[in-house]
Amino acid sequence: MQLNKFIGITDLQDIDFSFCNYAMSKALTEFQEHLKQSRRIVALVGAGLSVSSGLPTFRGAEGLWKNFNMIDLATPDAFYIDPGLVWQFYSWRRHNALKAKPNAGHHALAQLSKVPDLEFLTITQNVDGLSARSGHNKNNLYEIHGSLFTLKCTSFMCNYIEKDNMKVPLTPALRDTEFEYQPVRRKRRMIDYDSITMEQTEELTDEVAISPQFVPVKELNEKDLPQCPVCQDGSLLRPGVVWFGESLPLQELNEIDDFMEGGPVDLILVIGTSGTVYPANSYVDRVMLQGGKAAIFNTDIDDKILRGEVANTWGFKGDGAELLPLALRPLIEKDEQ
Ligand code: BV8
Repeated sequence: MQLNKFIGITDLQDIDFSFCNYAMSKALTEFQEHLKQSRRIVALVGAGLSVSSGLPTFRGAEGLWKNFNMIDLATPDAFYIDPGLVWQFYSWRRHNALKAKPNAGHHALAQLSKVPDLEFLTITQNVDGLSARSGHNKNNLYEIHGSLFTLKCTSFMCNYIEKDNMKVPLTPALRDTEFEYQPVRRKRRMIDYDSITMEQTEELTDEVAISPQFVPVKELNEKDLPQCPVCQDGSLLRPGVVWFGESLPLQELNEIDDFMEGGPVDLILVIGTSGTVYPANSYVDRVMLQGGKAAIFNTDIDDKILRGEVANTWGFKGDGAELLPLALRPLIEKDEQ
């Protein structure tokens, strides 16, 4: 059946997923058969899963904050050199993460985390807290890079740590760093049925992203930044995230290792990640070396994978928030019944 090359769709519910299945049916059918047979599954999550919740990725065009590359700010050196700058960056991210809501992709993983008799865990690289807020079983959710809502004392002599601190701004001086991150809204979605991908051509609205990128960064004194409530010498608090060059939380890594070594993992879901950060990216190879298969959910996937030319690897091109509920339906729908 020759479908029109492009069919303008105003919203997802207008899409008849049977058409999408037509376009991706071989990969989707094969994947879902394997999914139903799988007893041990791992999900590796990256910033792409939170895009539909309105949060920027690190490497996409939005990977900048006031023209600073986010990656350059996520380091101990950046904090040591200019804690005020780094705290303004994290204050902006805390504000936007709190404004964001978990999307259907987060909820699909949360449902999967509760399927009886399935050994499952989510390893998220994201620090936005959206997986935790989606109702995901907390016992099998690993935020391996920490959380924006954890605060830690910087003093070597103090082990103060505070979790789930949702206060924004943390200090008066950090007020008005929380400008809105407004992704340019989609006006229409175009689906190209002839290819096997679910392309989303976004027509830019005439509104542009509202973010005063050019508002100068404020010069803040350390005394105006979050301070440890325990230390007498007024040590600075820092965001409870893992910066580049810092080691990941050992206990979590050990628990993940125990899971990986507790038997072969049948399937790893690789969702919205560029796979560039170590050691998170090493889990995919670990599963595949054990004989497991990988399913990639990403807006940017190598054509060879999409054509089924890479062994034991499926690729589903599109928004993870839209694809995951569809792909995981055999397990999460069954569980709902
Ligand atoms: C460590 C918390 C050792 C902070 C983060 C040279 C080579 C190899 C490795 C290294 C090297 N030099 C240094 C290293 C190690 C380094 C590293 O990997 N560097 C990279 C940059 C090369 N790793 C570390 O430093 C780690 N620690 O190794 O410790 C050690 C041991 C003992 C003692 C001391 C040290 C620590 C790494 C943790 C860093 N912290 N986050 C914060 O968030 O502020 S990492 C941060 O960036 C995120 O957490 C995430 O992990 C990463 C971004 O990656 P993604 O999530 O994949 O996001 P990205 O933007 O890259 O991609 C988005 C994807 O989504 C894209 O593919 C896009 O196509 C897709 N997408 C977009 N929209 C959608 C979508 N997909 C689906 N749907 C959509 N709608």
